[in-house]
Amino acid sequence: MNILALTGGVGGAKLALGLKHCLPTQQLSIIVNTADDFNYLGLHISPDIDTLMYTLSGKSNTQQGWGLAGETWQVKTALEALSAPTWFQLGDKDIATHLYRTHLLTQGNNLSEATRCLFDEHNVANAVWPMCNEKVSTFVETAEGSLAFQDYFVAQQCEPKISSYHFEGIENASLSQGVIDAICSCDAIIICPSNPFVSVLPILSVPGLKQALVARNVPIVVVSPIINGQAVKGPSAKMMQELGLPVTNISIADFYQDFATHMVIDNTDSSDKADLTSLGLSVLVTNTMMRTLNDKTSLAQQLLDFLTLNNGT
Ligand code: FO1
Repeated sequence: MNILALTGGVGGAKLALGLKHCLPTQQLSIIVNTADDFNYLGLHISPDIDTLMYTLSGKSNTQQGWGLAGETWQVKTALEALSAPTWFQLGDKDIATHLYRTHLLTQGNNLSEATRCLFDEHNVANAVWPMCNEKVSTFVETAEGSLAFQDYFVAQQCEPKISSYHFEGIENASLSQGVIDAICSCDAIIICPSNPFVSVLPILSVPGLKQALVARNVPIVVVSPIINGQAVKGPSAKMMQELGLPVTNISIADFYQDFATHMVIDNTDSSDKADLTSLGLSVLVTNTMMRTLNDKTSLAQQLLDFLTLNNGT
C-alpha cells in the first residue's frame, strides 16, 4: 500500500518516523509544509523540512523536537559578540544544512532538488517533497499587527492573540512534478498530527493540491493533534481558542470535514467516537501520544492495519 503523508514539523515528523519503520521505502512519500520557511541572516531556513530530515535520519534533538542532537553553539556565541540577531537559534551543525541549501538554491536548483540532495546526504531515501517550489510565507494577524510566522512562533513565543492567518504568495504556488507523482501513486493519505491551521492548511492551499487528493478517491486519515482537550506541543490549542473553536476532536473533524474519511483519536478522548462516527468518519481509538520509538511505530502500524481493514486492500 502506497502511503502519502502530509506533515508540518515536530508532531508530524514523529508519526512519519513510525511510518518509515513500518513501510518499505518506496511505499512512503511525504509532502511537507514550507510556509514556515524564511530568510535569516541570509540563509534559507526550511524548519519543517529539517525537522523531518533530522527525525527520519535519527539525528534530531528529541527533547527540543527541532534541531540536531549534540549541537554546539559557537557561531551563536560569536554572533552575540557581534550584536547580531540570535533570537532564532542556529546550532553549528545545523548551520551547515542552511548554508548548503542556500548554496544549492543560489546555483539554480529548486527547493525540491535541494531537499532531495540534503535527504540523500542524510541517507533518507523516502520521497520527500516540499509542498511547492515557490516562496509562500505564513503571516498571523494578531492584536499587535500582522506577524511573520517565526516572529510570532519563536521571537514572541506565540503570545500575541491571533485573529486570523494567511499564506502570502500561495496564489503563485503550483504543483511540482514530485507532488503530482506522489498524489497519483498513493493508495491512502495520512494527515499527520500537525497544526491544522499553519502546518497542514498551507499544503492544502497550494492551488490544485486538495482537489488532486480528493480526486484520488482513496482513504484520507486525519490523526488528531488534540489529546484530552490539549495540543501535545505547539500552539494548536491556543490558536483554536483564539479563533473561537472548542479544543476538541469535533473541531478538528469540522476543519477537515469536506475531505477526511477516517480519523484517529486518543484513548483519553474515546467518548468523541460516537459524534465523529455520526459525521460519517471511520474512527480508530488508540494511544496517539508518541514519546518513544515504540509509540511511533505502534501508532503507525495500527493506522496501516486500520486502513487495510477499512479499505479491503
Ligand atoms: N524553534 C524555537 O522555538 N526556537 C528556535 O530558536 C528555533 C530554531 C530553529 C532552527 C532551525 C530549525 O530548523 C527549526 C528551529 N525551530 C526553533 C523550530 C521551528 O521554528 C518551529 O518548530 C517550526 O517552524 C514550527 O513548525
